[in-house]
Amino acid sequence: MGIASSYRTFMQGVYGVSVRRFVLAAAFAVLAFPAAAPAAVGDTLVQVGLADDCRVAPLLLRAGATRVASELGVWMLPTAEAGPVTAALRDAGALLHAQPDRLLGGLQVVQPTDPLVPEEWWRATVRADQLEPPGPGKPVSIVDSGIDTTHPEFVARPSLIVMNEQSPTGGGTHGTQVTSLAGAPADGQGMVGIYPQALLNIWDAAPSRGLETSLVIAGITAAARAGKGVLNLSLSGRSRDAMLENAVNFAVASGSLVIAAAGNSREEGSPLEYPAALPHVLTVAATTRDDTVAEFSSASPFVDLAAPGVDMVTALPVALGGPPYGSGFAGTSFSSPLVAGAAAWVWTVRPELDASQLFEIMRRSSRDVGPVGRDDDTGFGILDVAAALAFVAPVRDPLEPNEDVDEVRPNGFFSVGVPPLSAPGRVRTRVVARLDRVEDPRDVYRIWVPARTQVDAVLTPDADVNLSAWRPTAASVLADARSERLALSSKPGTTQERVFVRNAGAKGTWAYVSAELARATTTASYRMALTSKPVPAPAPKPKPKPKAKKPA
Ligand SMILES: [Ca+2]
Ligand SMILES: [Ca+2]
Ligand SMILES: [Ca+2]
Ligand SMILES: [Ca+2]
Repeated sequence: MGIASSYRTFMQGVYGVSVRRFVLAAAFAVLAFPAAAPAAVGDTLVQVGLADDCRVAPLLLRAGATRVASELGVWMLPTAEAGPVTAALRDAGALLHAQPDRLLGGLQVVQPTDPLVPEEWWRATVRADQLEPPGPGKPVSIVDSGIDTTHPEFVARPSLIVMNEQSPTGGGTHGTQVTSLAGAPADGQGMVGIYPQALLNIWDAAPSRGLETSLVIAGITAAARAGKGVLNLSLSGRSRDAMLENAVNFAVASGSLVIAAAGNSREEGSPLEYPAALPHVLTVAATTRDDTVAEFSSASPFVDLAAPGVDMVTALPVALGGPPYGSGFAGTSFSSPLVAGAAAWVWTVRPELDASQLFEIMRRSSRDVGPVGRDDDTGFGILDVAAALAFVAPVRDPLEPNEDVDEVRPNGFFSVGVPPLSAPGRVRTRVVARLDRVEDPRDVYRIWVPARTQVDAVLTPDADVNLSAWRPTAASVLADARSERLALSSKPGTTQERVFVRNAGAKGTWAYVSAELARATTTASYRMALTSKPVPAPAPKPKPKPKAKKPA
């Protein structure tokens, strides 16, 4: 493929851009460190022996004490009463400890001294400014227009892997900007990214005039091959490109989290753009300083969350002699790398997560704005790094992407296909998984049905889910292929669904089962078990009775 002029990056080039020179920015005040000495709160904590607790409780209660932890015998006492009460407790042989109630110091956050930090208003909005980001861990791969590796933020930055040749002069402004928002280092100069020590994999997909589909595909694939990580795609086209979709699916199947900018076409009625509108893609809208959706940010059911995307300060390529930083930039292109950096941060701190869990955590931990609950402007809300770090992990959603037969059969979209749910020698198995109306509309599993065996699938959902079984020859489970369906189980609500595939033949065969949300359901979890039982061999045809010989 040649140059794809339909592919665009999401920068609002004319949106009030004002380039401010670094020398001016350097005059901003450096953030002061907070005083660290612990202060007394004004009460006294006492701990009494548990065996004595009941005996001395009336004395403590009379003095106005309240229980802090009954399992520990810890009480809180007005300091004015502390002298006589502790003396009485000591006399009674009940006192273990007495001390002032103090303010704990907490973990000191070393604030970056990079002079543009005071202009990075989004750091507080997404609650990253009071947290200590980790060292390098899970990678952030940025498939974009390339970066200026000679820029002061990048020239000596550790953990920066340039995956192909960078030609930032051919439109590399965008890539430099996006990368700086994700991972500009805290080095006392310029700005800081959301995850300053992120391991960055950089891929230039715009060596000359613009983003080339072939290079976007090659970059996504190279990033996925490099290991499980977060992919940032601040780019899109309006037509659904099968090959780009396959590349995204490859990344999802490889265990990476794919993040895409929602698009900047709100004023045109938010036409669908890809990869933002593909299943399993974490789609990021843009918000303003007052937490409302930006006037350009595309709205759709595919939007998962939002992040600041106006009045952005970014690095700019210096290779052409311009200023190293600029401010006033806007676009969902700049919201996406904030989420990508934050997701890699969370994943680095919580390596036990898989990408499907991280996807849910990033969007469901976001801070709800606008209409209560999920909406098409901002998804579940605005990125909240502190909440994401603490958010309880949902169950994993394995064996994705599996929306249709093409993705799970060998030699379909992928050379090997998503692994089968069962296989020769492993016929009985179970899976716990999830469905989502928009992001994960269907789960199709390839199953092995041995010779002369019936395989039963029993699905137990927590919301209304339907279950189907499909012939080995099924090419798709979509509406136009229903003649390939062997069975449909569509009981109401959370009633168990059951289908079976019976193979009376003498050779084993592959078949498919699929789980799909019922019409009114938007999300569900389920468990499904496969069991097997023999199919009796067909009764041999009765031999014709030998004719009774006539008596000679
Ligand atoms: Ca810096
Ligand atoms: Ca999405
Ligand atoms: Ca699923
Ligand atoms: Ca699925």
